[in-house]
Amino acid sequence: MSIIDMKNWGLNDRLRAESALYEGLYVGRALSQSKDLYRVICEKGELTAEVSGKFRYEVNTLSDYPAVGDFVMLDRNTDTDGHAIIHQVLTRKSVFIRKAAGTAHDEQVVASNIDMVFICMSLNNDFNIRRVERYLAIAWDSGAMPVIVLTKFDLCEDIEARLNQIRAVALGVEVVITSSLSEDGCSAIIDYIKPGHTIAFIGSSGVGKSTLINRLVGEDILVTQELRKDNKGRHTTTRRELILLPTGGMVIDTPGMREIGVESADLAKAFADIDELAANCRFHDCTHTGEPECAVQQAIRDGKLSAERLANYLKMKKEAKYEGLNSKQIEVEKMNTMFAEFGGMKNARAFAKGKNKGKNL
Ligand SMILES: Nc1nc2c(ncn2[C@@H]2O[C@H](COP(=O)(O)OP(=O)(O)O)[C@@H](O)[C@H]2O)c(=O)[nH]1
Ligand SMILES: [Mg+2]
Ligand SMILES: [Zn+2]
Repeated sequence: MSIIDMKNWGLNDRLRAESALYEGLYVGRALSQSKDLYRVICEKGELTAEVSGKFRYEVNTLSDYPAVGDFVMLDRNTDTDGHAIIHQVLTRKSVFIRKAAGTAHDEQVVASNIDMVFICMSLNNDFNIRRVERYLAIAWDSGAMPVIVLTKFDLCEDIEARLNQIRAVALGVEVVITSSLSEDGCSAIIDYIKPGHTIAFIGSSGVGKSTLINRLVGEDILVTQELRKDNKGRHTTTRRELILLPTGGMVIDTPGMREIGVESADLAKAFADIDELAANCRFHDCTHTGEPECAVQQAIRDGKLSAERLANYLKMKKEAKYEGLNSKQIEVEKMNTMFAEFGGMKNARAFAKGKNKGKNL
């Protein structure tokens, strides 16, 4: 049996050195997860693994559990005599998180060690610049580098106008134009996918993420909208899964942050003014409903913030959908980066106010 070069799967020198600290264990990378079981690739090939009882006993939060993309330390390198046991998760470079369902404060990692995020936006009528902003916030938050991938170029009538819109909200972010219809329509993005690097595709449903990945792979391994209609049942990859490209590098289709990421980013941005004030509250977890030295309440007394706006904010936070979300997740710096062209945080606030004007949130 041939030995797999784990470098191709993203095992760099830093991770290699960290893995060497665990004598007698084997390093692998989690490719997919199904309940408690993980598909893991290691030097001897793919195997099925689960965490050890000790691991389960010692975890503090859900986010300590292995996730797709994690490098893990295993007790064996084949599973011919039972599931391999995961003893350790190596230090993560970046994480995509979501609030775990039904818990107030627990966060779950849905994908880790992503080097680059392709924010996919179609150039046809679905083009929506506000959505680009939200996805950018999520990407910056994750620790991975965002690149904007414009899809369906064949359906676009005025590319310059679109590019100008993008440039206004995404300073310093590279933009790539693609079409899955033409032969070389995705060649531009191949240059961004370096061997050993992991790219996550995010973006609304229908923009062409899976089609693009199928083109990169060279066969239809992901279900796309057409293939779904055919319903021939021959396409199996529907879960979150790391896919190795023949040209080197790995991709993951929508790592699953859509469920919450957008919502939390949205809330933070819509109430950027309150978020900024809250940074000066005495208590880190201040609810702004009567704690001492609350900067938000102080702003209301000073006439800088309307009581109605705080009420709207609190109401929104209370909705089940937002339960437990901390709008501080997207730090002021990131808002500044995003709004740099318009003059930073101050104008982000003006933007948020304008956006909510006349809306009964
Ligand atoms: N015209 C055009 N259609 C595309 C292109 N890429 C994808 N599509 C179509 O857009 C639809 C959604 O594609 P899919 O890959 O399933 O999108 P996903 O939900 O982002 O994964 C399908 O009908 C694709 O055939 C493109 O470059 N040009
Ligand atoms: Mg898809
Ligand atoms: Zn407060």
